[in-house]
Amino acid sequence: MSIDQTGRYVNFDLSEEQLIADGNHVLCAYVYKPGQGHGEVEVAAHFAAESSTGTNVEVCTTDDFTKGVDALVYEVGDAGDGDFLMKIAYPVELFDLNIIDGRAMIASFLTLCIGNNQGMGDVAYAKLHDFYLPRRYLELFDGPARNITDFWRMLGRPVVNGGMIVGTIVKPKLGLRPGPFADACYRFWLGGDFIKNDEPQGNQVFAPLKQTITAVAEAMRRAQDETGEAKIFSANITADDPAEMIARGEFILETFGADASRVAFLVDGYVAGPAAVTTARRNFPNQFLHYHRAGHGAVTSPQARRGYTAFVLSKMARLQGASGIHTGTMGFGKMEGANKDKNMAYMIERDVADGPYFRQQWWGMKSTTPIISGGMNALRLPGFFDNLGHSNFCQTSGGGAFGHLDGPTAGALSLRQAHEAWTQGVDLIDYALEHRELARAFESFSGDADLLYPGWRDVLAE
Ligand code: CAP
Ligand code: MG
Repeated sequence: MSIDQTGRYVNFDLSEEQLIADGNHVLCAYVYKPGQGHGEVEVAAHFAAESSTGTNVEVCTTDDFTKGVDALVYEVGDAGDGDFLMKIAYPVELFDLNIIDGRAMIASFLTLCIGNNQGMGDVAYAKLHDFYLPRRYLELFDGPARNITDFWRMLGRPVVNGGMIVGTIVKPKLGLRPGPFADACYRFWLGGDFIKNDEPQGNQVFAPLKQTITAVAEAMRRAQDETGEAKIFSANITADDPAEMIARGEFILETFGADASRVAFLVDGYVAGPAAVTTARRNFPNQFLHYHRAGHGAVTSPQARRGYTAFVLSKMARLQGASGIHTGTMGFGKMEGANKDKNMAYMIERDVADGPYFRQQWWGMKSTTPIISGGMNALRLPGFFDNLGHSNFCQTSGGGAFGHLDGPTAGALSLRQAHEAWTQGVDLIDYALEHRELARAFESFSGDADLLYPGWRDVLAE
């Protein structure tokens, strides 16, 4: 049975406004449920203790300084459906800083704010829904070195509102040998801008990285020569060992040679973690750092009552220095998501944005670019653009390109044409009358076409 820690770790007199003004605390908002037989304030106190300076009993070594850095519960309220909301203020001093350069690390934020507190006996569950960083702590994170602005510059686009990067993921997800892989890239690049490895593609025995990358670099050169346009490849360098990641990155840059600036590095940031993301961020600061979040659904899904939300994941990714992170398709694609997820995009791309519980200033930290992917195709894009309100993101359609009846070049062009139609305010069907690849996207994804554009067959069917 744990002791009553409310006297030490709860202070409802604390004002959030004052905490933010003072700038000395990380603030966290959790939705939680106390364990059977436990009160919500008692559990919140224990949660704060376990997340900072305490344990389930008093210890003889605690002194006054220790108590001065206690995490403090300053709000407990009703979150609906039998759940509660608690807000906890963590003194910035609690967080671990690098000995090499005094900078901050997400690992420490995770260990404290979403660490042991995830498995406590008197907490049924608790999930982090939002957090606030004060300026003095936020500025110790690396933040992004590159973002979509660098892609627009490479592609000769306006570096403000340069619009959608037309991208794909090489499909099938696995099973292509180097030759067919590079051919798929070449064919998409004849119409598109950007190609990424799918998240598991790397150095499989049937597609050794060194052979595949060599063939892809050649394909990029041919596509650039043929189109007269710059092309971009996002290469997966994810690995458990930072030495492997660095070896992959160095080989890839050397192999792309004169085109090396057009290589982004893909890191499966959820499965490989902050150390992998930071290995890429700090060893290859000139490359766009592409954060793929495969696996995140285990904790971020609305079905999961523990862990943290996709919103929190995206905010942590910007702090780690992700140039872009997948922010989902907000109800328009195949993965879990809803229209309101657009707030996730706003939080990583703006200098001030509102989360579910906290307004966050970024004080000039470079923005992280939303990467929109998952079951998308030309037909689904206009609704997505309308919901988000802009098209300044990197979009990758795998099935939406390689599932086009006329192949990936046509698939790429259909995606580009859908973007053109939207930016020009032209109805998609009307635009398709003048653009064959878009028209054929209706045939290619006829199920979507029937749902989204019911009258399309009368106008476009051949
Ligand atoms: C999309 C994708 C992406 C998911 C990731 C896939 O392929 O390559 O990894 O979109 O989800 O493997 O499914 P398709 P999220 O375009 O063929 O669907 O972007 O939500 O992290
Ligand atoms: Mg994928």
